[in-house]
Amino acid sequence: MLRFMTAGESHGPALNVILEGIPAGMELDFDAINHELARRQKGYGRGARMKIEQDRVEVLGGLRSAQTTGGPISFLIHNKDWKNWKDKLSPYEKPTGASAELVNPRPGHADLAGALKYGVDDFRNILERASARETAARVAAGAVAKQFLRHLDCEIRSHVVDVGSVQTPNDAPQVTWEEIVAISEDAPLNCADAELEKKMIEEVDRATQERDTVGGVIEIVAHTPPPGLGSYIQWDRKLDGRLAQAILSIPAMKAMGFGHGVDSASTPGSALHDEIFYSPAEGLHRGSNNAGGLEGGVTNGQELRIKAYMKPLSSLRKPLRSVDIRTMKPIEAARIRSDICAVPAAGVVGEAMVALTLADAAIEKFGGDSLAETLANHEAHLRRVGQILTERETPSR
Ligand code: EPS
Repeated sequence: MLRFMTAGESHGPALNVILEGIPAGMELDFDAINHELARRQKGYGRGARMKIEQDRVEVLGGLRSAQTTGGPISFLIHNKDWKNWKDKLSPYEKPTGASAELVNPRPGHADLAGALKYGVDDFRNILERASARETAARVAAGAVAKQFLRHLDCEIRSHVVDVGSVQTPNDAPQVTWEEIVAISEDAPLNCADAELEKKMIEEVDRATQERDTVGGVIEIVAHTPPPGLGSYIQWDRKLDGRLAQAILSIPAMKAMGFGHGVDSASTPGSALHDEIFYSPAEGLHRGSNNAGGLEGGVTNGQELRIKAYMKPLSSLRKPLRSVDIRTMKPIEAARIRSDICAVPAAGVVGEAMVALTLADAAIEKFGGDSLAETLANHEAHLRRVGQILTERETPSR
């Protein structure tokens, strides 16, 4: 229904994204798109590259007078760093000066697996495309999906839960939606707890000193998707499965969970499942949200809560042991300029991927070639859901 594809290399001329399926007649706010791109560039522990780039979209198609036409939306994001790589990575001709070849793969990166896959003994091409730079293009597409979802009264934000060994205590109360949106955009690590954030900063500083990297955990919250998105009817229509693919496709993501997440496995059923209540004032409601907003692969009207677990980045300033893939002799892994910690940035990318997945499911559910048609169908759906509640209110029925 809604699909997108990206192209471009980390140090190439530009990144490109094509997003198809957004209904016609939706006004686009470009400042909001560029703002999302700027949010992704932030975070304590980002490397020198972010001082070079200032990501902004240039529109190539799908819009007229700032309104969607229904055609594929295409954005270009220029890489400012390209000017430093023009000769080495020219798409047209061999370099005349120094080569950008790399033969010492980084453990944990796509370098070696990619070189084996494509049958090459220089993993430059693999690094260029596997780089998390590509996520800028996803964030641009995700920003459009976010604007679409706003018409359905759904907003998405993330916050940082853990950085390295600095973890939010298990018994800490859940960070509420209001607390998440109240986090200052200047917060260094996008954490709702300022005391914990100080410790996270120390953790990043320690990693920097030790020439190491740190991962972490983010939570992405959608407040509140329309009920009834996704389906239990077939394995590939389950929205939890689709969201899992979206999240785990983000570079360095190793695991994810909904609501109570992996701890669900060790919690008794009686304590885990969210009991159902009804009152005229609140309608159908739950006393908890351990399921994280989905049951049976379908949104249930609760907040969508996803935790995503990011491994530490694999570009280390104190390189790990590796092998020269030409000579097979031991060698240090490539020392590549990178970030020490990119956890808050991954949160922004997570928001984009959740937005794109929810927007896809919403377009599937409500259809519509124009925004007006989609919104009319959405309203009719909400009325039907409301009617179920009213009927239940009448004891004689
Ligand atoms: C990345 C390495 C670094 C990061 C990059 C991801 O880039 P460079 O090698 O140019 O310093 O900054 O992330 C971005 C450029 C970005 O926009 O997020 C990697 O190897 O994945």
